[in-house]
Amino acid sequence: MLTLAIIKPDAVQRGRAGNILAHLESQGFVLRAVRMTRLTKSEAQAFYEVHKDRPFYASLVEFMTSAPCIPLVLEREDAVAHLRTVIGATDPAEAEEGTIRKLHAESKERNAIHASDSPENAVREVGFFFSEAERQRISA
Ligand code: FUP
Repeated sequence: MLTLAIIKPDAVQRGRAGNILAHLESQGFVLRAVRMTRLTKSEAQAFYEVHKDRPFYASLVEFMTSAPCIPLVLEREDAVAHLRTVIGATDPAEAEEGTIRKLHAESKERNAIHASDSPENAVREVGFFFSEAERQRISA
C-alpha cells in the first residue's frame, strides 16, 4: 500500500530532511518516489482546500509556499495508518515521544511533515504531486 508524505519547508530549511527520511526507512517504509518543489500559492491553496474556511488557512498557505518542500511516495503494509502513528499528533506539544513531529516540529503550523489521513486522500495526494507517467512507473 502507498501513502503520500511531505517533508515541509521548516524541516527542509533546518536540515532535517535526511534524518526524517532515515526515520521513515527505519519504520519499514520504502521510498517509491521523491520530488523537491516550491509550492505556488494556488497549489498550496488547492492542496489544503479542505481547510479553506479555518482561521489558520492563510497562514498555512503562506508557510507552505515559503521555501521548498519534499513530497514522497512511501510503501508499506498498512502505510496510511502506520505513517500517521509515526509522524505523531498535529501539535508537537501533544505528539508522542519518538514521533517525527515530537523530534522535529517547531509548532502546530511548522510541524515538519504531512501524511495522508485516509487511503482515499493518499490516492488524491499522490496524484497531486506525481504525474500519470510517474504513477505508472511506481506501480509497475
Ligand atoms: P494533520 O493531518 O495532522 O497534518 O492536521 P490537519 O489536517 O488537522 O491540519 C493540516 C495542517 O494545518 C497541519 F499540518 C498544520 C496546520 N494547522 C495549523 O496551522 N493550525 C491548526 O490549528 C491546525 C492545523
